[in-house]
Amino acid sequence: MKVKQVILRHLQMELKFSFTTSFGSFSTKDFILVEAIDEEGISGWGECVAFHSPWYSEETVKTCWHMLEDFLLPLVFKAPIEHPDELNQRFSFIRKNNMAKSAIEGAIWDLFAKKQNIPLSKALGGEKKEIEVGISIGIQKSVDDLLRIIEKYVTEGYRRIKVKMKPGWDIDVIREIRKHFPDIPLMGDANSAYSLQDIERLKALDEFNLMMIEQPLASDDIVDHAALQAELQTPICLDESIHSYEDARKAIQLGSCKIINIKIGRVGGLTEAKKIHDLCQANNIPVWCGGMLEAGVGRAHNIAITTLENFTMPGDTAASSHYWERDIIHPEVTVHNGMIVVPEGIGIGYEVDRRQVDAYTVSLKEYKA
Ligand code: OSB
Ligand code: MG
Repeated sequence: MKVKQVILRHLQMELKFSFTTSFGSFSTKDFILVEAIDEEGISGWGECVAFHSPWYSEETVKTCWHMLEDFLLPLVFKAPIEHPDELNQRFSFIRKNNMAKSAIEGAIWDLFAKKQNIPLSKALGGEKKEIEVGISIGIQKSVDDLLRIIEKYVTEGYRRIKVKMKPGWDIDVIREIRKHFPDIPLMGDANSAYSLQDIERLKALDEFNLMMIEQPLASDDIVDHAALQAELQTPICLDESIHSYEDARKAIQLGSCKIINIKIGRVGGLTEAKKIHDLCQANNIPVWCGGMLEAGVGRAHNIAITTLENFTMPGDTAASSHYWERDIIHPEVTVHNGMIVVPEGIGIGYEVDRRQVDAYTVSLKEYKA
């Protein structure tokens, strides 16, 4: 494969809802869409999951654009690529900047699968024909609002409900949820809102039979998570703390978690995501695919990786229509009875809707080999 041209587009899309986590709220999604074109004129698509501001990780739309333009694209143009796995090595002298790396790597995986004439899921080694999904619900104005929203998604068939939590929006809220929905698969995501000093508060959640608590402690701390896990019955799932295979290996060794949320962008791409998946499988650590409020291209990549065997728990990949008035792919991602049917078309398996892409594009730049 020879990548001859890459087009970076900055897109801006309005979410249907304001999404509130322990860090704050946002309702406009800014992101970079990557189109990589080879010598035959075939396009591969990648989506950069970095947000406009660095609340979830240190990367932003601007840092990713800079990394892509000044470092990553020149490496992609430099030499032909036999297999996308090579990029992991080619990019390895650049520290971190995983979301930037993943955006172009994802586009090249799509291109690779298209040139092989197979779906991306198959190119990754995935076998599932459909995947099970849940939904992530932000912090709401009132518990009544939250209960109404949960009711709606349970009725729609989502396979597990995740609620964002923080000190003060935790024990009482979860108790109330359990009163109304005693048996639904339920979990909380704290996005690092707690410290070890809150251990009694977190232990109090053990009585509610949560599937897991996601990322209760600091985003760079697997030591305190190990101490916490030793005291908790509820499994800890790490999200922000896991940036690589090495992070996952150490977290497993320390006992910092019992479950891992894999986000392709956070770990630097599909190749690394696969490696983490395999490591977790060998260590009996179930994984699931997290979400970054992706548009259709990122959503398609999430669906493809979730077809791997050890993605045994429902992920955060909800339907396009949950987030967007109109997504950038055709058909949009739909969920029936909490399941997404894995597309059988080649590459990401969805057509990128160029008219919609144009409508959401605020700026674009072309780069040539
Ligand atoms: O912590 O998993 C998270 C969204 C943005 C950033 C971080 C997270 C989330 C979600 C929503 O929980 C996942 C989604 O619906 O895409
Ligand atoms: Mg999370």
